[in-house]
Amino acid sequence: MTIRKLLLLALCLTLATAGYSAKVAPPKPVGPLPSSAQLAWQNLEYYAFIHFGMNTFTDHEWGEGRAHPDNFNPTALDCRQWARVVKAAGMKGIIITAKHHDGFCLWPSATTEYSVKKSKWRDGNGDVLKELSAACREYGLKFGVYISPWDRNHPLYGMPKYNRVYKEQWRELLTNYGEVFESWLDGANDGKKRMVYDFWGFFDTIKKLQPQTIIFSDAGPDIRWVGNEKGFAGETNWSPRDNEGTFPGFADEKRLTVGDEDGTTWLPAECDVSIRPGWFYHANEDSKVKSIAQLMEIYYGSVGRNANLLLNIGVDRRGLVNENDERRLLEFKQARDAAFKTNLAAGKVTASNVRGKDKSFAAENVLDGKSQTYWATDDGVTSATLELDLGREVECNRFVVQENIALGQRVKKFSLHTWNGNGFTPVASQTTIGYKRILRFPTIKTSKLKLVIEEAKACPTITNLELYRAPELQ
Ligand code: FUL
Repeated sequence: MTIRKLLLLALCLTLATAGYSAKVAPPKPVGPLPSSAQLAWQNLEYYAFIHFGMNTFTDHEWGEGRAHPDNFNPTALDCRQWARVVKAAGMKGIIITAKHHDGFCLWPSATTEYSVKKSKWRDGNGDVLKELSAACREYGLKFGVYISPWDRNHPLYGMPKYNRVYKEQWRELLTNYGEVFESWLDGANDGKKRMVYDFWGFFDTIKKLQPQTIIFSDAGPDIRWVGNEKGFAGETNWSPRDNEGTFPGFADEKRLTVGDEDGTTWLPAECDVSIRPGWFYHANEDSKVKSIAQLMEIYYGSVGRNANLLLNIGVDRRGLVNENDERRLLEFKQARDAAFKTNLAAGKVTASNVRGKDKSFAAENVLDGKSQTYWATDDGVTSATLELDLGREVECNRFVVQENIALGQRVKKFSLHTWNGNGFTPVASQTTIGYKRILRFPTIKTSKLKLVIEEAKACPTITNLELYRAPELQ
């Protein structure tokens, strides 16, 4: 190569680098960040819990572990029916109580004599988990398991050796039934025979077997209990959490509900709640299935507040999702579809500040339906407005807003304003956004909207806005 050519090459390289460095850098992450598995989990939004086991047949919520295995005898068990209903209900997966506190295992575990293999059901050859995991695969649903650490049957319970039994149960479940998207455990312990659980050993065992699985407990490590079993996250709901020194079974319920603004661990909340008063099926609750109005409140209080919704169904003694629950689940799907039918957020969108005036961070990004693109402001700009000129008058009463949580949760306070012909009037005001926040407000006719980010931990990153006109519920 001649000297001249070399010089030319060097010049081109310099220019290219200069051009590149002139491009505006994306905002630096703030606080703890979600892993890709946590991001994928958050996208699921809504999935089913299924409580089914010995309690279904003895009419208990917390069996003592003494009922004979023969009591477990579903007459028409059909996991494909469960999957069909769950799929049609718009849920993304199923987490099954593989073992509840009574210790009865729905799979033929080698760790205990208290399981399906000792029951009359299918002459002891049945395996609910095998059938359910296959049904989930067939219907394109995620499959998850709950094994209670508290075991009121196992002879070793209360002794350190039981920790090995419990780990072995996880090993069986996580090796024999394909991918488990969520591994669910609580901190339940016996009132008298207190057990010192090896939680960190449990988590380690689980993660070694399936690194991508999301572990739920009061203390994570991947997602947290929301602090109540009513289905509601706090109005303020931070995914970051001060998790140091916490462990399952000793839940600070208040803090779990709202998270911690400056928490150091990314630990988003999951809201578990049952569609009936009990977790297990009881015939005397057939008329107590939650109403659509109650379920919609729960939806807005969970998915609408930066949490995922784990709605429980107690499968009945036939081994089927009861007709009453099925009907309600489908009505609930219709109600959500009706509320979020047509996205009215379209038109001209402008922002008070755009990061480096760069197109990559433009206001329009909030309307492109892509979760990777977002509107961001310059560093240090922690209050900003985004105006949407709809170009026509629309009736609306629901507003959806999402942060690009891949860069951390930032917004502390925001409000929504609508145009009244002369100026903007506030219609709703809230604190955190996170993955998703849904605002409800009385139906209003307007041609312009203004989102005001009033306070944020660092420059806001907003990835999506939606606007709807939901029907009034009777
Ligand atoms: C709790 C249990 O004690 C309840 O019976 C139910 O399974 C609920 C989902 O978790 O810890």
